Amino acid sequence: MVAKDAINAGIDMLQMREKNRSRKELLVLGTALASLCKKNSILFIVNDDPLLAKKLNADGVHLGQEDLLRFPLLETRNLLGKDKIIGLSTHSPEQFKIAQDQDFDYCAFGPVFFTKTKSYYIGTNDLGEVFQMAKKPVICIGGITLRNVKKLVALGATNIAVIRAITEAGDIGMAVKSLKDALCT
Ligand code: 3NM
Repeated sequence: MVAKDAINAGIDMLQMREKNRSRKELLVLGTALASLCKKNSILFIVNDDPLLAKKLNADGVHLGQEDLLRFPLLETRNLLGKDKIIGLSTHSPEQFKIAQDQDFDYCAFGPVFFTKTKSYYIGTNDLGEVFQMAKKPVICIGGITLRNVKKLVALGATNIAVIRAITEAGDIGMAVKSLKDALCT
């Protein structure tokens, strides 16, 4: 199982991001992942859905810009409580700046490189400005691989989120360790 291998190799946070599963399936999968993460003392975050995050007693929820229309930040904070994590996707310096004075615990910024998951990418030119504005942790995302991660580190990145660099790796443990090494050196 990808999650188990990635956890064993040292990831710090796992997000359940499943766009095409029924609520029942998400509850089953989420319960298993929440328990796996708890057992290994890593954070478990649910994508898009604060109600599901609450039900699973996840460590937090990750919201996209459009999720905020359905789940406004204040409602989400009231639902989950002050001790839970609420993260936000941002896709421009303007969105990032606005989020700095709101009650989010971290901001993702991207896609910084080409990714199969999105129809566009914004590149790395704005990263310097973004890190300067940051009042909370920044998580770079989008098309990050072992080959390009050093470019982010050189620009000041300390956190990344990846899908394919781990899920499509021949050796998941090695991929996680190498990405972490790149961030720490
Ligand atoms: N969100 P990969 S980029 C889920 O920029 C997601 O908000 C992004 O997958 C954003 O590591 C992205 O395979 C895809 O590119 C990340």
